[in-house]
Amino acid sequence: MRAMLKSILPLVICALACVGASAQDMCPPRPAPGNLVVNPLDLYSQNGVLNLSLTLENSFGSDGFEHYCYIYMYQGQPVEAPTLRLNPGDQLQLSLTNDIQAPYDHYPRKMQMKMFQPPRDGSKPSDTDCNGGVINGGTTNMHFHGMNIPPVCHQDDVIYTLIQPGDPPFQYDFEVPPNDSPGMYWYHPHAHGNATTQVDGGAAGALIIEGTIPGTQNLPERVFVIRQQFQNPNSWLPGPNQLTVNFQPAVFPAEPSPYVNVQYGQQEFWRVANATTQAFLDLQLQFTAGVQQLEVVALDGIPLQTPIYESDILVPPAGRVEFITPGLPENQEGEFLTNGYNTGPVGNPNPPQVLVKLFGADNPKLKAKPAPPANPVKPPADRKRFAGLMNLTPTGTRGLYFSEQTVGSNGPTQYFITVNGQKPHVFHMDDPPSIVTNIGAVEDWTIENHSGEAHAFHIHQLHYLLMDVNGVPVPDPELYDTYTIPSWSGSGPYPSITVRMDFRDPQIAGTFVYHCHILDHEDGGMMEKIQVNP
Ligand SMILES: [Cu+2]
Repeated sequence: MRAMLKSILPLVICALACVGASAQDMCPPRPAPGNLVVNPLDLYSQNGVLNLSLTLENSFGSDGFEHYCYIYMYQGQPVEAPTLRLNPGDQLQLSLTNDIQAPYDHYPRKMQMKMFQPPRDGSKPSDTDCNGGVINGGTTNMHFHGMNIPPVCHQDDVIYTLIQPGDPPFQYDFEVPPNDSPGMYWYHPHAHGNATTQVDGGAAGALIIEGTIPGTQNLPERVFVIRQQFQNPNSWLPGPNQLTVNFQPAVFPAEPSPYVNVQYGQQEFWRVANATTQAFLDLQLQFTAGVQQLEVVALDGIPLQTPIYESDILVPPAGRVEFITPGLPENQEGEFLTNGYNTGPVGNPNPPQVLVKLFGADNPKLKAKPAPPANPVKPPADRKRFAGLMNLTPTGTRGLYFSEQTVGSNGPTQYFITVNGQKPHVFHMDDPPSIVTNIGAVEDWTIENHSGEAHAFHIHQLHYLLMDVNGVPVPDPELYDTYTIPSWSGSGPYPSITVRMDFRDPQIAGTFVYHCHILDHEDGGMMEKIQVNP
């Protein structure tokens, strides 16, 4: 018997290794540097419904990075991370299969990889993926970033929704609010402790609410999803990393830049999502003649009341910006770049980087936006969501702050977001809510940064109105779902923002989270729950 065991053991090992090896081929190849940047595949809703299946796979790529890929099967071929295009009032029906295979990561992880989320009170045992459970390295779920939809299982819950490898396909099914404005959102995994690894691996895609943003009619449309990949995403010290544009490495001058061909003199409509794990992008467009003014028409998926003209725009991790580019003059070239950002004395480097080069032609093969399928677009029932927020008297105020505590001389670091008067602590999945409020409330929150690096404040389920920066009122307040709070120098007043939170929409009743959108801060505990009672 022992001899028998011995003889089959190599077979067993080989079988496991072989399964592992074949699973390592699951993500499709990504574009090499120096190529034309093309828009992600567009999937349009039909007759009020967008129905699709995605499978989340992982593999170690030949480029030396761990890939996590949302696979959509298109004409028999795997395509990564399509753009989901829906109209206000449409239904998104997304079936997500978790096919993540161990090893989850090519490098050892810094984070504790086994957490437990106890089931929700009164939950039904039958709906296993909605009842919490163990979060290990292969657990996932999906967050529809910026969408103002219910924080419930099968819609946009990230606390109790845990999809394990090998589980049956999990169904997401929600209605885009009928009063949603046109704009850009994005989807990504949000299982606590795994967000960094999976988003770093590329698991992120654009979601666009259709409709016309004034001034963009008939313009060629480009969708850029900027990602970032680290060789060791879970290291305490950030290691080699690179930005990518629609999965193409932007590493100029080490390699030629990603590029687009534009028609001379033709304005274009660009929709850019910062889907990086931690890069603050200071976006700018330069032509041979110099820096260009961008006509910014939407931020974080919400059209601006009037366009603003900017020569550069800071987009935090998870933020989106939509703008009209000026036409490239004849015989000039262009560069779309990030100027870099100083994240502070203990922050990580955010160096300048050329993202996309622009080459002009009189008659380029311009890929204008394809006409969406002819189906009736329901007119928005009420565009007044968040309406009048500026002039409301808040029902309450709160103060919160970001802070960090380094354990040892050079890490690890503990990350906190704390309500004034409470004790800073590293977030755990089974924590009670730090904030309890009610539907109907309108609250002003002042959020300070007490740490030596920048953070990006994000709350699920709603946008907030940016009222003050460092105590100074903002002249024309706009809505955001993610906003940068710069680092504190170590003396003087703390950098701060004051935002107006709108809890009037009964759809968002429930428990959800707010956190820093630097994903290793979020995974590292810089997150808390809020409970909004109906
Ligand atoms: Cu942070």
